[in-house]
Amino acid sequence: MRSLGLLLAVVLLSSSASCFTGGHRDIFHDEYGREIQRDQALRRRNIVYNGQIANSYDFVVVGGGTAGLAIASRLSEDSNHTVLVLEAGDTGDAVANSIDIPGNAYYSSLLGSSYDWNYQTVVQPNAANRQITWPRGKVLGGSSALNGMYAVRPSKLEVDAWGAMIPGGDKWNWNSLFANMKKSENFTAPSQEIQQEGNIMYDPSSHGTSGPVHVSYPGYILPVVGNWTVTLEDIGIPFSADANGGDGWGGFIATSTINPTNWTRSYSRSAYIDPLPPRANLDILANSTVTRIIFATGSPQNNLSANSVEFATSRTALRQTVNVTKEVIIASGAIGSPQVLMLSGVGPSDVLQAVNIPVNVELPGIGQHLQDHISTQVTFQTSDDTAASLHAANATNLPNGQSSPFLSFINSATAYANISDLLGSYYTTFQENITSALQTSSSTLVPSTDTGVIAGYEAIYNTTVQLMGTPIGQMEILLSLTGTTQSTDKVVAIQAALQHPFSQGRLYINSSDPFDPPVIDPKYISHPADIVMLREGLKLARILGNTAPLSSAVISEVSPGPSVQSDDDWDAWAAENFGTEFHPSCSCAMLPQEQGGVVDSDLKVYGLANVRVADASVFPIAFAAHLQMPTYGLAEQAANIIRAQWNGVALTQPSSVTPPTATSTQSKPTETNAKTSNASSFPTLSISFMFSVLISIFLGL
Ligand SMILES: Cc1cc2nc3c(=O)[nH]c(=O)nc-3n(C[C@H](O)[C@H](O)[C@H](O)COP(=O)(O)OP(=O)(O)OC[C@H]3O[C@@H](n4cnc5c(N)ncnc54)[C@H](O)[C@@H]3O)c2cc1C
Ligand SMILES: *[C@@H]1O[C@H](CO)[C@@H](O)[C@H](O)[C@H]1NC(C)=O
Ligand SMILES: *[C@@H]1O[C@H](CO)[C@@H](O)[C@H](O)[C@H]1NC(C)=O
Ligand SMILES: *[C@@H]1O[C@H](CO)[C@@H](O)[C@H](O)[C@H]1NC(C)=O
Ligand SMILES: *[C@@H]1O[C@H](CO)[C@@H](O)[C@H](O)[C@H]1NC(C)=O
Ligand SMILES: *[C@@H]1O[C@H](CO)[C@@H](O)[C@H](O)[C@H]1NC(C)=O
Ligand SMILES: *[C@@H]1O[C@H](CO)[C@@H](O)[C@H](O)[C@H]1NC(C)=O
Ligand SMILES: *[C@@H]1O[C@H](CO)[C@@H](O)[C@H](O)[C@H]1NC(C)=O
Ligand SMILES: *[C@@H]1O[C@H](CO)[C@@H](O)[C@H](O)[C@H]1NC(C)=O
Ligand SMILES: *[C@@H]1O[C@H](CO)[C@@H](O)[C@H](O)[C@H]1NC(C)=O
Ligand SMILES: *[C@@H]1O[C@H](CO)[C@@H](O)[C@H](O)[C@H]1NC(C)=O
Ligand SMILES: *[C@@H]1O[C@H](CO)[C@@H](O)[C@H](O)[C@H]1NC(C)=O
Ligand SMILES: CC(=O)N[C@H]1CO[C@H](CO)[C@@H](O)[C@@H]1O
Repeated sequence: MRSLGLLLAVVLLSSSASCFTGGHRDIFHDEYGREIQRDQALRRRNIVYNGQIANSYDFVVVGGGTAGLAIASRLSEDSNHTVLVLEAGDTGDAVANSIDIPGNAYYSSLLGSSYDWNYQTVVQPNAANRQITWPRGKVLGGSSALNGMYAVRPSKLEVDAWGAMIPGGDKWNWNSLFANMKKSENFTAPSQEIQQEGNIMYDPSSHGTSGPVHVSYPGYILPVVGNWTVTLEDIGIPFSADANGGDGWGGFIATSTINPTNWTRSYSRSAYIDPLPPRANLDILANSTVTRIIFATGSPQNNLSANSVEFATSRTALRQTVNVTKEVIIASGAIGSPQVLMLSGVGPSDVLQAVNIPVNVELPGIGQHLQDHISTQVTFQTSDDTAASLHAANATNLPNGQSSPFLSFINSATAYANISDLLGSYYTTFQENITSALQTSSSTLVPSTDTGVIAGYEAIYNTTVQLMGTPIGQMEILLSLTGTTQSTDKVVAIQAALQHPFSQGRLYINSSDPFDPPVIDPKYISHPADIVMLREGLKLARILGNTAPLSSAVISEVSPGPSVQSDDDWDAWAAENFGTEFHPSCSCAMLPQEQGGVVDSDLKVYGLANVRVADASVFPIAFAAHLQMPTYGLAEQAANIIRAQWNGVALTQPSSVTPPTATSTQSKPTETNAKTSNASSFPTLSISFMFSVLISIFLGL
């Protein structure tokens, strides 16, 4: 029997679905090339367009984002288990061009649209009292549908440090995460031309080639990219031959999540869902915001069992429920996951009581330990063509889903600078100073009075300060060449982004309405170490712009300009200008419960029998990396853990891999391409720096 709410939903959604299909005459083909109806084609993808779902599923995944769709795809490989994904955002079909064409991350961005949650932090005193915008994907694929496609990995040292923070943490050490990141990946080597132009080095043995997520390089590269690593070497930051094998520091041209067969974005939907044959046991429902998890009455107080999930299509729509027979997997991201838990009565009791939500499980760490990468940039004027002017001269209205090599160009020149690159030999004094500030920091800077949360702050702090004395990156330095011109100035930007912050913030709900955003307070630069590192990173960015060969195309510094010289100048300027690099995490930290942890090493929420969190919110520490690749690795391992519990699939290192794609002919990268870096083989292409003003909102990309 369907509930009334569900019946209403069926009517509502089928009427909107028919509006959606009506009038469109797009032609779709099946795998034999025969024409098929649009909605037949769409249904093949396991996405539910008519609102009709079953009453009950074994697994309900909350959030069809980066991790959520990967987990749903893997769990539904077991045909005897039913899986439902509930995603708050729409399918993304209507904005396929913005999603699929890599360059459109800059030229036709979805940031600020209805496909973006558009979160705002509260006023940040150390950001000149600004509120900082936090974009997050609200669409199938989540943030992987609108991110900058950098495909980089954290280093072994920091991943092993994570594993050491929790009993059972060997499931999360480097060896495990590395294997799972490779499992998710299908690496394609660059063409020889691109490799030479970009001066690209890589090691194929650090990559997977049979996973669903395409990892490659753009099909077009700008000559200046080839000068990036050389310029870094000139200031002592080494050229990395293999940034993906666990030593993620130094300068390199990053891989990107691009499908090189048609130069399209590879993201969790296109990788893990679209290539699937129809699966009777997998349903993905868009436009469905989960409003809370409902627990079985009479289940033990310290081990509550979820038995249904409540959701709604809008603030005013009737709430519907769907039953769960095995598990709820929350994959709503670093903001959504703690929010869903709190709405379900799981969280800090003061927060829940303030909004009249009954406390089911008191977990003071939910929403705490929030960490993010902050970023800003030094910009330089150049006389050369900009990416924007070249882009404007090109045909941008390509048919749906098609891309050209040129439009696959996105930023990927990067470097992870270590602490001595930033501070020289002074770093040991700096590190000692931070170590000795532990007590004063934990007694004044933690946004909680809970002793567990404070202990967690200390555990994260201790790990972060210990990692400081190693070669891992403290600052990411990125070369930004893409954007839209706001003026006639042609500008290149060199960005600096703090990777291992000491500031920890929190987020919490101040409304029981799930359609109100949570209050986000990252407490940026509350710890003074963070501004020191950001300032030194910006100084490095300035130095790089004045270092050959990069400097030969630079006319002058535009911003911050010559008036900013002293440390105080830099600090004041940075406070006015930094934004997020889009990497919030740690808000449902995997830590022991006595350290304010939210999940254990099996991703299970403390106090709940059958609810896990599996997304970027569970990392306990910030990494020197963009977060999508570790998130895919986490999702793969989450599926391994869940299948080991329910389906007798042993939890081992993935040596053999079952990709969800029906057919695959594998092409392995040729070993001869490996680790070749031949500076003398640079082509003598005319230097055409394509510099441009960065979309200011895309600061971190
Ligand atoms: C603008 C931007 C640029 C970035 N650039 C890069 C980059 O270049 N490289 C990189 O590696 N990383 C980048 N990142 C970061 C990376 O994309 C994210 O860290 C990662 O995708 C997070 O994955 P997730 O699964 O934790 O969350 P998400 O992918 O955000 O998924 C969460 C999903 O849950 C849904 N949801 C939330 N609440 C609910 C609810 N109540 N009910 C139902 N559904 C809900 C959301 O709509 C979303 O689809 C960027 C991020 C952004 C926003
Ligand atoms: C969920 O299960 C309960 C019985 O446990 C039943 O009363 C309810 O109708 C079910 N809900 C749906 C949506 O089928
Ligand atoms: C989701 O809602 C939007 C806005 O109402 C609508 O245009 C779209 O068709 C809906 N998507 C699905 C899959 O029903
Ligand atoms: C990996 O990508 C290549 C394209 O570079 C493709 O030919 C191959 O089929 C893909 N492999 C899998 C397993 O999807
Ligand atoms: C590097 O820069 C120099 C000087 O600007 C330029 O002549 C050369 O073409 C560039 N090399 C590459 C590979 O872009
Ligand atoms: C790109 O190619 C893949 C096959 O590698 C295909 O599945 C996908 O639909 C294509 N994307 C678009 C948007 O055409
Ligand atoms: C130590 O840190 C404090 C702030 O916590 C700062 O005021 C002081 O200058 C630092 N000292 C050194 C030597 O870095
Ligand atoms: C952090 O390190 C200090 C020593 O510097 C130690 O006293 C403290 O117990 C550690 N805290 C945690 C939670 O590990
Ligand atoms: C940082 O990198 C440089 C260059 O490789 C190296 O000499 C130095 O030892 C590194 N610093 C630390 C703290 O490991
Ligand atoms: C919740 O906090 C936000 C941000 O501070 C504020 O704008 C909003 O008014 C608050 N809502 C309630 C109900 O207090
Ligand atoms: C919690 O309940 C589940 C079944 O609902 C059971 O398998 C598990 O052992 C229980 N855990 C504890 C710690 O009691
Ligand atoms: C599901 O099928 C797998 C084999 O594919 C089997 O090992 C497992 O026991 C089955 N699980 C259940 C619950 O029937
Ligand atoms: C459609 C397209 O991408 N056209 C051109 C855009 O500009 C680049 C660089 O000038 C060309 O290589 C493309 O062919």
